[in-house]
Amino acid sequence: MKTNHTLSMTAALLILTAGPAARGAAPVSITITNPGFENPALAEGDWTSDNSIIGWIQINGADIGVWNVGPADFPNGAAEGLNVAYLYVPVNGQGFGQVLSGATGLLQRSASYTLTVAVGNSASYAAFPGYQVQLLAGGTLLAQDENTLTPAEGRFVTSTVTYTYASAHSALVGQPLEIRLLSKGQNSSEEMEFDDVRLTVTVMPLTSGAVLIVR
Ligand SMILES: [Ca+2]
Ligand SMILES: [Ca+2]
Repeated sequence: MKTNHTLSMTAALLILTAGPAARGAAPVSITITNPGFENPALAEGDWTSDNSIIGWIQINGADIGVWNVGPADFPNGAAEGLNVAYLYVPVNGQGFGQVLSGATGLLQRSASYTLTVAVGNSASYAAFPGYQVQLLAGGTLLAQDENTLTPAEGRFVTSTVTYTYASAHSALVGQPLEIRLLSKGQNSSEEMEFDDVRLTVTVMPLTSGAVLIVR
């Protein structure tokens, strides 16, 4: 009996030691179609002009497209790859979005989400229209960054939106997540850009300590 007890305590210590590491589960990337707007490939300086972006949905009639930016607008190039998405002279609420699919694209309980997007301010347009980066599930807004950053002319900044599941949203569990990238439409006759959209999920497992009670 004494030996068994000692073994149990050793096992308990090992499990407790493993607990925090288990709770610190690595974020998992959620698949986004055309997340860096590299489709289609374009020559430097070229852009698409049919008000569509592959994988994304136009919102509120925005003038949108994909653009392989040159140094006059972005001296350091795109935030990721060669292309960015542009919003030309947007009004408030115009932009584009994507409803996610697949198992990881559905809102989960006990999960936290981190959405990051590069927000750009093209230098050939003198000012900046402002932006909203939003994370939704089932059409309901979960969290957003409403224009808290202002990129300098010719630069990108990274907007970060975090959301941790809250029971107030229990009815949305299993609903598809959605990303919306919008403009505030400030300073008329301006243009702005987005690039490098990333979304990760971290699912928090039950603590290993629960096993000790059973043993
Ligand atoms: Ca890109
Ligand atoms: Ca500008």
